[in-house]
Amino acid sequence: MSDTTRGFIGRRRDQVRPLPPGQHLTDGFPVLSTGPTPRVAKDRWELIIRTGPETSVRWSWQEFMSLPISTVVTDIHCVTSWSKLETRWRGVSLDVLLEGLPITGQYVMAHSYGGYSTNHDLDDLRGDKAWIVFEYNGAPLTPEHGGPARLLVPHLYFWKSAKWIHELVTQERNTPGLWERNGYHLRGDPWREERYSRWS
Ligand SMILES: Nc1nc2c(c(=O)[nH]1)N[C@H]1C(S)=C(S)[C@@H](COP(=O)(O)O)O[C@H]1N2
Ligand SMILES: [Mo]
Repeated sequence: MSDTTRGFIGRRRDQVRPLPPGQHLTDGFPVLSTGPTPRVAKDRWELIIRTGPETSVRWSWQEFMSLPISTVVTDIHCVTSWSKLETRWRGVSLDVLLEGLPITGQYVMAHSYGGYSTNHDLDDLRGDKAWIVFEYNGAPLTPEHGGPARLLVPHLYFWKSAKWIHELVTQERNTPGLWERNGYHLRGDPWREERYSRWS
């Protein structure tokens, strides 16, 4: 990896920090969706977490909104090479959602309204690293960007942050999701440039 592939970023001179390799900055907020935007009304919205054959928890919108809420300010990195700095979100930490659940399996498949899916290792979702967010930049998350709520896993490429999140299901094996089946990396760490699988 050569230095010329790295951008150096920062709004203030004392905050200069590197971008992941091969990334460049965007000021806009591109919308990337594989299909039409599902419109999910909040009174029909439900979040389900299945952590074993007989263990599942569900939250209605109202129940979800009564959970402890975190503010997250973070950079995001899309595999198509744009990065965006200091995006501001509000949502519920996966640590809160998973707390106390008996869990079978080390991996998780995230399923969205509309059919999208992406796989995760539980270690990437726990430890103050992942949230289900419903607010972006002080306003409710728009449908185009995943509203009512989306997964936010900013330390991985942004395709891992499933929009219109509906269900998280733990699994014993790291089964690939939609993009991962089509050649994207199983984990997608931007700092290691894990864009594609070696065998694709
Ligand atoms: N449900 C769903 N989630 C998704 C996608 C999608 O097509 N459907 N695209 C992914 C990709 S490739 C990216 S880069 C980000 C884009 O999020 P944005 O449209 O809010 O920028 O969402 C990710 N989550
Ligand atoms: Mo993406």
